[in-house]
Amino acid sequence: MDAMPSPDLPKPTSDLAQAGADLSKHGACIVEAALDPEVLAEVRDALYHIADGDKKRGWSESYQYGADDHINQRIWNLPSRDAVFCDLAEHPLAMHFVKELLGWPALLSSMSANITGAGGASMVLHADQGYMPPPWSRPLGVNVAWCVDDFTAANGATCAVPGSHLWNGKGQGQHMADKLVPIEAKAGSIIVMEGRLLHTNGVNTNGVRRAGIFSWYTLPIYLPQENWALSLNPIVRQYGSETLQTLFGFRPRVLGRINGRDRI
Ligand SMILES: O=C(O)CCC(=O)C(=O)O
Repeated sequence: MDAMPSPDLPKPTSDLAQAGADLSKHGACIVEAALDPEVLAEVRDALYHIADGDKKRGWSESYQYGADDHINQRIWNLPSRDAVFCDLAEHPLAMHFVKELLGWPALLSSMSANITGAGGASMVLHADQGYMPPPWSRPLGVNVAWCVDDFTAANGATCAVPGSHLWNGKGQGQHMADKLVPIEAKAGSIIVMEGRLLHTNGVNTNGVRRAGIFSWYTLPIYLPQENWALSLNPIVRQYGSETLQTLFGFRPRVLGRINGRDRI
């Protein structure tokens, strides 16, 4: 399919300056061809292998932001499931947006996949930084969403309320079907949403599975959504790069230190 961005949302671009301007104006941007086809294929194979295995074993945990997981499938803690997701977590493009919006160091708060399926529902309309205290004069986090499949209106593309990043937290939990715009993008793109943007997943009406990987980064003053100290696969802790160690909170500057030091 050809991506058909709504006039209210930015067009896909590979120009990072344009992407930055789109983020300021709309609260989101789309960077096309962010992944090489070979890497995309590796990510897709790994994710669907895990998804099908988890389904078979009944390994699942739904999301508090809405009962979307009876049909839609959420897979948590991706960096522990396959090293290819660690590559995405510290991908230079992701780091570009994290540093632009949040500075450095920053934390990876969570990295999960959401796979929509026919009959699955939308999540509650939310801003990812909804649990952070207002006033929201700036983004306190940024979500870098990797499109593993084409995102289309019919298969449940993420839907957002363009410009809602300037509403200071208003509108969460409300129904705004008239304001929601699907963010259509090709597989291999990233959709970057700053933390204040209202969004949800669309309803999948065509039964074509749509996988997105949502990497949520925050300022290093917020408790991560995933408790990495307990849930991270030790091999990642052992061999992961310094960037990963920082993102998981194992190289703290001020908060989270160990007897005053940044490591044991
Ligand atoms: O699956 C989607 O399109 C949206 C996911 C989402 O909003 C989230 O993980 O916060």
